[in-house]
Amino acid sequence: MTGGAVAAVDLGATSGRVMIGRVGNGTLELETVARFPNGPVEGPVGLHWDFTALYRHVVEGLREAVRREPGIASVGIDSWAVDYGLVSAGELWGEPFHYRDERGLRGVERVHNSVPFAELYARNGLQFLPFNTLYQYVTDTRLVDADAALLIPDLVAFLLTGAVVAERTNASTTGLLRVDSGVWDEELAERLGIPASALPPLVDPGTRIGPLHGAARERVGAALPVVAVGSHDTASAVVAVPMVDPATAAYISCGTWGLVGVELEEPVPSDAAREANFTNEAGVDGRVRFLHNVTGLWLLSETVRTWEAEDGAPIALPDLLAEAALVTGEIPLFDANDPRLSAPGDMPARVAAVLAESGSVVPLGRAGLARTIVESIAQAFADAVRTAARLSGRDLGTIHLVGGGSLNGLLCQATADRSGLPVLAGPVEATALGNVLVQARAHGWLGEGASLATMRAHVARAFPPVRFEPLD
Ligand code: LRH
Repeated sequence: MTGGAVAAVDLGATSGRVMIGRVGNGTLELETVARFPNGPVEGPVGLHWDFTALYRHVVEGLREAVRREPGIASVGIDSWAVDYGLVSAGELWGEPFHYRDERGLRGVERVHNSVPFAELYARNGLQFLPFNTLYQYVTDTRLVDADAALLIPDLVAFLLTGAVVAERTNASTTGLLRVDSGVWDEELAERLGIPASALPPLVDPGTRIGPLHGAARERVGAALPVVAVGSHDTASAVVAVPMVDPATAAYISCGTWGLVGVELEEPVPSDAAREANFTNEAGVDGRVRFLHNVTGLWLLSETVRTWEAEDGAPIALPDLLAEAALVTGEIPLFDANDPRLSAPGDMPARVAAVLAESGSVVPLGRAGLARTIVESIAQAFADAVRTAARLSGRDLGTIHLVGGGSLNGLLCQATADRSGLPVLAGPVEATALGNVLVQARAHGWLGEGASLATMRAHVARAFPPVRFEPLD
C-alpha cells in the first residue's frame, strides 16, 4: 500500500471544517486546518444560509491546507443534504434557503396533490421530511430561469472547478432519484413542473470532478482536483462506521440529526417502511442507507443556545452533562421528533410545553431538563433501531454511534440501556474520515479494489471505538 494526503471539506449545519487527511501503511490521521461556525440566518424572505461566508472559509481553509501540506492530492466535499443554490452565468444566485425555512411545507401539498405520497415513496423510497428538495423546488419561482440547481457540495465543487454535476448519494435526498435504478426520475420531475436544470449529470463517489480553476485556484495556490466523495455527510459517515459485520450492526450518525439505521444491499420501499417513515438513501458503492431521521443534538444545542443568550455567557457542555448524569428519580420523556421542536427558537420553553401537554412533570433545573432531552433522544434512537431490525428482517447485536454525539457518554450509555444492545462509540469525525477514505481509494492508496470492509477495518484500527454495555 502507498499513501498520501488529501483535503476534506466537511460542512455541517452548525459548523464547517477543512481537514487534512493522511493515509498510509496502517495510518489514518486527521488534522483540522480550519473550523468555522454555520447556522440559520433570518432574512427578509425567510431562513437561509450564509453560503458566501461558508465558501470563503472553504477557500481560505484549502489555502492553509496546501500551505501546511503542499503534496495534497485532491479535495473532497460533503455537507448536510437537501439544500441547494441556483447558478446563472457562472455565479451563485442569492443565498441558499435553510431547510428549516417554512417554504418546504408549502410545497408538500402541491407535490402530494399531483403525486400521492404512496406513489412518491414507491418511486423514490425517501422518508417524508417536509424539506426534501422536491418540496422546496416546487415553491421556487427562480428555478426555471437558472442554469443549474446544485446541492451544497455540488455548488462548492462548481464554484471551485466550473463543473456542473450531481453526486449520487446526495442526489438521492432530493426525492427525484429513482430508488430502483438510482437515476433521475425525469417523468416525475416533468409531472411536478421541475425543469431539467434541477437534474445535472450524476456522478458516483470516487469520480474526478475537475481541477480548481479561476479565482479559487489562484487563492488556494494549486490546481488540486476535486474528487467526488459520498457528498451527503451521512453517506460519508456510514463509510467510516467501523462495522465488522453490517448484517448484525445498526449505526447512528449523531450530530444535529441522529440518522439511525442499517446498511442494505437492496432498497426496502415497502408499505411498512413507508408507514414507519424509513428512508432508502443511496450509499457509497451502491449500498442503501436504510434509516430514519431522529432529531438529534439539535434539541440540546438549541436549548444551550437559549440559556447562553439568557446568561450572556457560554455554557460548558461537559459540565452540564456531568450534572445531568447525577439527576435521580423518574426521568420524564417526550417525543424527540415532535415537529414543533424543529424550528430555531426558545427550545427549553417548547420542550416544557410538549412535556406539560402530555401530563409529564417538567424538570425545574437546567440539569434536569438536559437529562430529559438526552434520554428522550436515546429513547427515539432505541425505537428506531428496533424498527430498522423489524423492517429489514435483521437480528441486530450492536449499535455503532459515530459523529459528535459519540463524545456524549450520557447519550451513549442511555442508548445502550434503552435498546438493550452494546453501543460502540466513535469515531467522532466519521464524516471527514469517510470523505478522506473514498479519496484515498480513488488514488489507489488502499490497494486494488479496496472494499467498504477494508476502509472500515482501517478506521477501527486507527480509532478503536469505546464500548458502552447496557445495564441490566
Ligand atoms: C445530516 C443531514 C441528514 C439530512 C439533514 C438535512 O447532517 O445531512 O442526513 O436529513 O442533514
